[in-house]
Amino acid sequence: MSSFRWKTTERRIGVIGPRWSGKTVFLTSLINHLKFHDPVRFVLGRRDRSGEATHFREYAEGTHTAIGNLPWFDYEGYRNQFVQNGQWPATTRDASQYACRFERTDWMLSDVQLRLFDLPGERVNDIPMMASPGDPALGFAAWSDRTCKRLAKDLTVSEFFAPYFTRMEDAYATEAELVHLYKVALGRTRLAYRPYMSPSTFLLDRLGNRLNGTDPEVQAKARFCGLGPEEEFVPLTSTARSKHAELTERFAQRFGRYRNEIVAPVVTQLKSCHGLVVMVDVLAILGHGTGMYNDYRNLVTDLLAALDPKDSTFDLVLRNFYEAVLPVSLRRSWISRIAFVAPKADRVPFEDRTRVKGLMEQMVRHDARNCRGVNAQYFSVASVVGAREVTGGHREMLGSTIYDATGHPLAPGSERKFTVSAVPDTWPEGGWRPGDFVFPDVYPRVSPLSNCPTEQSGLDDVFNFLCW
Ligand SMILES: Nc1nc2c(ncn2[C@@H]2O[C@H](COP(=O)(O)OP(=O)(O)O)[C@@H](O)[C@H]2O)c(=O)[nH]1
Ligand SMILES: [Mg+2]
Repeated sequence: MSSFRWKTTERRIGVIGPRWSGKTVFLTSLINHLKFHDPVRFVLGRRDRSGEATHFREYAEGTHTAIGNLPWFDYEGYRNQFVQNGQWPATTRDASQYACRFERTDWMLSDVQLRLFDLPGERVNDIPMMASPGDPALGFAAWSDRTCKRLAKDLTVSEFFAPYFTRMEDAYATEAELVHLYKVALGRTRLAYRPYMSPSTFLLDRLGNRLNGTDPEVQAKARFCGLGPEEEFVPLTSTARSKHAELTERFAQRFGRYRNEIVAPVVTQLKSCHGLVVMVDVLAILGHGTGMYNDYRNLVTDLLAALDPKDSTFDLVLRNFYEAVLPVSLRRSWISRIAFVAPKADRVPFEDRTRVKGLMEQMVRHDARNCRGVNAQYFSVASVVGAREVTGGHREMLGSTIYDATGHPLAPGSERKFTVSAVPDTWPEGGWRPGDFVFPDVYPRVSPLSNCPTEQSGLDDVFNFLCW
């Protein structure tokens, strides 16, 4: 029977990271463990006085006031992917939300209302669009000035954008030409591992498809800077804006729609959170080379800069846009805890997991320290265990690998042994290349019992840190 609780504690947790960093698996597994809570498999609260989650109630889509207009997180769909197909969730929408309520036996006075957000890290570059809310023309001008300045000043990328800047000075330049030149420059920026991408739909579209390939000309034709092919916009310098009055007006309208539909929901969600999980896929960074390292560094720096109370961009969001959108009860929150999570820890032996955490800490510590009023902690997590360590083996793991030794895809099924690279103590100073470190992908290991949550490691520690 449900016992009476005096009040409800609401916790809003956002999970942010680039595509493929394990956000959907993290959230699916967390919900699964809370819904079918087993105190042995998931420690809730303090280890010496842990509790049990009971009376779990899920808010179905539409039955509970959603925050902003993010689509609902498809928990059942993702969970069935594991249980029925033995597969990881397929590509997900770019952003989503989830809400539930439960009691916990270690909290006598209140029950918990939990809200979770799956937030794409790729959108972090668009946050400055929120800086001057209101009129799209003013907003577009402010974003244009900021972006153009940033691109022109950066020693590496300014060269890529030179043709674009030259062309926009010509009053006869067409919209198609300018958009194309800007996208080619973005593509080249991407290849040089300078990941500043705004509008970020060029990098990650709303259906969750990420930019790939290596030919900027091809990418420029396939991808869009805006809500869609008819809705593209690119930044213009103030002189260019005066030369292209009509185009500027068009871009400003599209900018306004993009900001409302894509950026505002993510920023609003981010701002409404009490705690944040920042996914840093250390094994992927080791596997992919220094380029991905720099991508992640940029993401973390820009994200934390935006969260810093002294950053005016976010303050303005808070004062203008955000206050207009959220009901009073949701306004006064501030991210006070950030969990930096290195996911997929099951793919390395136990002895290496501390090193994985250490590498993540070395990478983000400096930025985290500068973020005032935020308690940052570091975790190495396997949201869903796929691989196991072979006891007595030397970096030998056992799991159902997704590819065989020659790179051919395999169906989920029988487990095989494979060895993994040693995780270094520090990031190799001289750099490293794709393939220098290998940690094979594996299928999840799932119990055929329908209510038995998948094995996790460290997921409970993250939750306890963020739901205090
Ligand atoms: N071994 C292992 N692999 C994982 C785990 N979490 C995620 N992955 C892998 O990472 C991929 C991307 O995860 P996903 O949650 O979809 O990433 P998202 O794009 O950030 O939502 C999955 O398809 C898995 O291959 C984990 O806990 N263990
Ligand atoms: Mg996802």
